[in-house]
Amino acid sequence: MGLRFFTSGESHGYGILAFIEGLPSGLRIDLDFVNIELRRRQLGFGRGGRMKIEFDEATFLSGVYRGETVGAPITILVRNRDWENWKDIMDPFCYRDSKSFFVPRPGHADLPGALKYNIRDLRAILERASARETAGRVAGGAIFKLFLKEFGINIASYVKRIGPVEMERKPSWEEMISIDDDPLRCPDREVSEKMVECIKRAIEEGDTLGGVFVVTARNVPVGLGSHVQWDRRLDARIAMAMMSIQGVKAVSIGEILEDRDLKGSNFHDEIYYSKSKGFYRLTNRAGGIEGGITNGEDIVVYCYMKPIPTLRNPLRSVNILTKEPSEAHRERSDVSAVAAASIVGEAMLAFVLADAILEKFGSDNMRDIIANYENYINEVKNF
Ligand code: EPS
Repeated sequence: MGLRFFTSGESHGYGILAFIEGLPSGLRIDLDFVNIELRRRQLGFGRGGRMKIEFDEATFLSGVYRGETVGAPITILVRNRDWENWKDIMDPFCYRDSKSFFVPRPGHADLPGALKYNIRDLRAILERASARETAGRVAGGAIFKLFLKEFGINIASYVKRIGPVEMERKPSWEEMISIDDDPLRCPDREVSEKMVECIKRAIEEGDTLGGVFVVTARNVPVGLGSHVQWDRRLDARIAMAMMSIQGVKAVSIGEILEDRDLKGSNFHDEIYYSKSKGFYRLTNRAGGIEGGITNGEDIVVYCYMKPIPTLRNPLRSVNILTKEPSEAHRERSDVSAVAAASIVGEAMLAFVLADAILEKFGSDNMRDIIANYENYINEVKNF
């Protein structure tokens, strides 16, 4: 069946829920770690007023007993503090329409969602399309990260580009894991300052900015995913998970988009062997995956995020009731959320890797899974 992960909840409803099914028993849950992960997602220069209202915390409603998983479905609630201000409007049986709107924002789910679901009040589409939902993904992602830590696997990320401002050099792992204090999670201070300036200009102009973030997983064993069927290829599974993050429009693994020449002789990572290291590479242009299978190098995923569609200076649109030309709906929103999205990217990569580990090493209890894992690592060393 595999590992299953869902969220539910509306942006201004009572809260966001995360559901996880298929995790083994015996995984210790560190509640502080989960809450720290939730806080990391709330940082970043360019967020709107909402982040001053929210203070995300996880409440476990099921699946954890005396601090450990028991194999049962896990449910986590992250309350929306802003719900207090929306209680009436978000009451499922309220019929007031004070927050209804009818002019869809270009680039948003508003119009296709309304047509698909035959709903004219665009608020009903906005509420679930909102990236507030990613609080649930990060709550679940924290659990998957705790699971991966049992195998020594760690995940980090950084912001590479905001609008036109780009960090071209590749940061070290140490740089990536110590950037949560930076306002944009960019490891190069000078570039980060330029990014901040760029966002300030966008704020003045009533505009928004997209960008690029990079997510890396370290110490991933060789052999996760498979070449034998299209839907088992790990790169495909990672691409889907990352592309599902609100605003992400392209995903690349390794340096395919960085390499202008694309000559095979320059691109591929040559293979070496030593008794102590086993098989290894001196480069990692493949981003840790060959033939849909992890090759033991770091997994490196680039995610490209479009600018947020809610603009203070709105684009042209059409009122869906009157069919008259009209300015698109505007409301409080973020100007750039690339830094927050990078944390969501960590959570989604953690989900895919946790799923792949369970697939390869079993799925009932931590003791058996770790024994299978250690046995396999030993076999690979002696291959
Ligand atoms: C979002 C719009 C803003 C963001 C929100 C995502 O919310 P609001 O409309 O309430 O100001 O703050 O993000 C979050 C609440 C969050 O926790 O990340 C949107 O339209 O996607």
